[in-house]
Amino acid sequence: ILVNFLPDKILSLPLLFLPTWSLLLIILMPSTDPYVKIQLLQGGKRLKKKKTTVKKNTLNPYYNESFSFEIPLEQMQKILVAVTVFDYDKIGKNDAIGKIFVGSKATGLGLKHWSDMLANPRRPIAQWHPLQPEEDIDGQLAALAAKK
Ligand SMILES: [Ca+2]
Repeated sequence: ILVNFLPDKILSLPLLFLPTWSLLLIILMPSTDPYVKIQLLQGGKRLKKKKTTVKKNTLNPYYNESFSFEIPLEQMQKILVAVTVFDYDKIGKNDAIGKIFVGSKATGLGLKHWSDMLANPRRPIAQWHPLQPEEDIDGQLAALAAKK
């Protein structure tokens, strides 16, 4: 899996000018340490989950890692693959940077990528996906699961 992304977060820096005081602001920027979680979903259930290693302090991570899932052919129409990029943090919860999903129930690029893969057996098919906010994708996944 090859992942590259642009930061979607902007740090707002509060500035304050006090003429009679000298002010030193030290801003500690938390480093971005991305890793990727891959989940196999069906009907709202998580079937399998795999994770890449964490790449330290980079916004251009490259993962030379591959994961394989065995999926029975008849299940291929029902399966969704969700891919989430997280920022690893030693302290507290790891923040999701963005998420996408592919599958025959996806739309747009998520569907195109899946169809291209099925149409080209034994050939790796690469596709760039713009990362979406995690809550947007989770909303779409929940709607799909409810539809059955
Ligand atoms: Ca971090």
